[in-house]
Amino acid sequence: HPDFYGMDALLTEEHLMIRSAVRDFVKREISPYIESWAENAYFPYDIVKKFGEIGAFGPQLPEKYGCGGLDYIAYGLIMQEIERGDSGMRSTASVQGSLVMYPIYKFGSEEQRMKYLPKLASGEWLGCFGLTEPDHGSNPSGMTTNFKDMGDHYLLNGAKMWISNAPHADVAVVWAKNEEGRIHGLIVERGMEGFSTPETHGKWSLRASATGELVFDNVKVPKENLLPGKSGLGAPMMCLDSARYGIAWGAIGAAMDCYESARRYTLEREQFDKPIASFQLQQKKLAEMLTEITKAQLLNFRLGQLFNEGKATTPQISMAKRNAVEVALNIAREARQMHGGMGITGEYPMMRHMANLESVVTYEGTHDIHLLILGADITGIPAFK
Ligand code: TGC
Ligand code: FAD
Repeated sequence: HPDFYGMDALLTEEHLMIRSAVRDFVKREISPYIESWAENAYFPYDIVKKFGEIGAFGPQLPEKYGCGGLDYIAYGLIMQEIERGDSGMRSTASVQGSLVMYPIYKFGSEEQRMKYLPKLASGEWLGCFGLTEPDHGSNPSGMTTNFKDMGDHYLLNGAKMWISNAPHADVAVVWAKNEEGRIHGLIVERGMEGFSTPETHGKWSLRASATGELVFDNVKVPKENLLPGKSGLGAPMMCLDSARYGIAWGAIGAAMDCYESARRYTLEREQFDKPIASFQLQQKKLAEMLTEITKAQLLNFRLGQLFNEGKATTPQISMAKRNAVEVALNIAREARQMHGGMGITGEYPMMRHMANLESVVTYEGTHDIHLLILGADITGIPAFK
């Protein structure tokens, strides 16, 4: 929680059960260890199997493929509870579910679905999503990674950068241009000759998530690994719609964790012979945090309903993602100050959340790109180029 506007009344019994199960899981399997994982830049690979066991991978995809068959509100709640623990852990889950399993489900053949989805759902395999390149981040349509038709296979060349899960991934959904310059999705598997995934070191953010490059040096990709269902930039953008929605919920999970810590701390900590929560300035901060969390919860919930009806638009998703991350960053900073000196230590979660959220405000479309998506929707004039 918090649940200031009684939003639990809008949830089903199943939603409440799922949320409480994931919350307990995070308390048991993530929270006791996360400060040390983050400090040591350690990706706890065992979490992949455990996420599979609790159904955190692709919960919104059909049961036929080993997935949860749940609605988008349930998916949002799962992302919220995992990110209450850590944004890097949520990244692992949202990349697998929305960026690897979703495109295989949505654009893949039945054979591809049956081959990959059950193993990804169970956590037997870990996946990653390669769209960003060293020279093309906000502007993915400029990508240069490419493949040639060699008759019985494709030959893939190029490189991707900043790829979550890459160093440990068994499969990568990679976006590359064909000889006509049309973007397609290809499933690249670890072990294919010429494919490597060097790890990115020196991050001060998302330290418990492994990030890396994807390098393709004349990789022979079997023809049956091309996703046949959709080509063009719209295909990866549809995956981003789903992942950005999960991030909107997730970031508010991180905000809730910081708010709860600030509420507890200010009630316990005494200065001038009183709990610091008795001072108006501290109360103002708490009241404003709760207000922003509540507004974001309402936005996320309504967006979830629109997703369930298949009506959510990209600009609506941009508004929710952009708002949630900004709210979470502001709350993490305020909450840190409210803990005084203690707030800079790993005894409390704010510094870690704050540093993580600097990635979250950048990936899946930067804060400014989402503003421009909204600007283009409002005015009809895209201002990107
Ligand atoms: P634009 O001209 O607007 O569109 C090109 C074509 O794509 C279509 N399209 C969509 N189709 C379906 N759904 C959507 N959401 C779509 N968005 C665009 C569009 O209709 C058009 O189709 P067609 O047939 O007319 O060609 O494209 P643009 O090149 O001007 O770019 C627009 C822009 C800048 C908004 C977009 O490229 C963008 O969002 N950039 C940000 C890049 C980004 O978000 N990268 C994320 C990488 S993945 C990641 O960060 C994972 S981190 C995960 C974790 O660890 O949790
Ligand atoms: P740039 O695009 O170079 O942007 C730099 C600055 O310029 C930003 O402030 C941006 O807002 C601004 N800017 C750019 N264009 C405009 C414009 N038209 N108008 C105004 N301002 C503009 N990518 C993947 O494909 N898969 C992943 O799994 C993945 N995981 C990631 C994990 C982490 C930890 C991080 C940090 C990134 C990850 N990314 C991933 C990449 C992420 O999506 C990109 O970093 C992001 O899209 C921004 O691209 P860039 O870093 O190249 O910044």
